[in-house]
Amino acid sequence: MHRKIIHVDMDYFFAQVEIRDNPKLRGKPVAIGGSSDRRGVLSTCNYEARSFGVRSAMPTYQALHKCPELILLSGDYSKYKEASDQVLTIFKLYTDKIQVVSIDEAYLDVTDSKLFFNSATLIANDIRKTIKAETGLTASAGVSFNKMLAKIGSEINKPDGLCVLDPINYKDIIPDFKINCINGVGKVTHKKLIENGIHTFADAMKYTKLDLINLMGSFGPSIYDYCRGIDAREVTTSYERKSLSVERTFQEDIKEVNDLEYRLRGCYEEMIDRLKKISERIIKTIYIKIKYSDFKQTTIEQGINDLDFKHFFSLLVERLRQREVEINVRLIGVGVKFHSEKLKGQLSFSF
Ligand code: TTP
Ligand code: MG
Repeated sequence: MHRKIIHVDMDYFFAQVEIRDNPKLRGKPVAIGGSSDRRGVLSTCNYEARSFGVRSAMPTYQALHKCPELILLSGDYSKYKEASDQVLTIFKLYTDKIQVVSIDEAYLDVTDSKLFFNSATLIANDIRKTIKAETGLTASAGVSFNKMLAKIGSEINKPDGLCVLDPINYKDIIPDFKINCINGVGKVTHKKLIENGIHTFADAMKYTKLDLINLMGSFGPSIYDYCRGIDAREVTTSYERKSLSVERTFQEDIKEVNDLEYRLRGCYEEMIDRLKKISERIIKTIYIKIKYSDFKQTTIEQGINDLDFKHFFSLLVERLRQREVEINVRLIGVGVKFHSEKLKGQLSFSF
């Protein structure tokens, strides 16, 4: 039995809220954020601005170069949060299984819904209609039998669109998807995939699971599944922090163990500070992460909740000893993973 997952993502969210509240802006290129000095970057922009090549996270000066008539607004986060809360209240009319991913994005699992004869497509359209009626804002939605395909679906007919990837049509549609549609394929991963001729899902399908593991490490099996439309991840209802980590990338790669110990201690101290703020959680394991100068990455984990620095350091020493050649390190990090249940009263660790 297939699951029924809906991914909803608001269109040009911050900009849309501003335009709703000031209709004179309608039809004009509008962007949020970023002072016009060289350091500012945009949060987002509407589709009129996008037609000039303006994008989220683009430096403001560059955006103004592409679109001199761009209207820049400073943004009002509390207003966006209010709209976001209103949208969440609407989602709750349809299901309790809601995973909020960001201020403008959520997954809903409507597998067991009795609404609309259990049609996820009709539910998704009704959600979009209700959002529009109650907030004045448009949202796009993707409907599918897993999270990855639902998310990709929500992008396909944006803005103000719906796309259904069902267990029959998805096979014809996904081979052409760009490999960076996959959540988690960032710039570095994308570059590496492209260097190996993997531009699309169809390209990735030519690789065996072992090939992908050799190429991408622990992300390999996920890529193998995703490019076949397979994704078993659940819609996890309430947000719960599963881990906490602190890492640093060095300006110059490091080889000396003493130097690495010093940097590791810096990460460790910051992690301890941050842990003090969320001390109600029980620590399950500790780990360290190392990325070498050739971008290969490794983590080493130990099932203890004793947070003495010496444990983190010995994990580092152990892993460095396993290096076949004296390869430099470009990033180091420390982290802890939590048990899912919360701790009442006492602290789970001592400092
Ligand atoms: P997105 O959903 O990524 O973008 P969007 O809603 O503006 O546009 P789209 O129609 O493509 O969905 O992000 C939601 C909001 O998060 C966005 O309106 C502003 C904020 N944001 C940033 O502040 N910085 C960023 O780099 C991005 C990508 C988003
Ligand atoms: Mg959005």
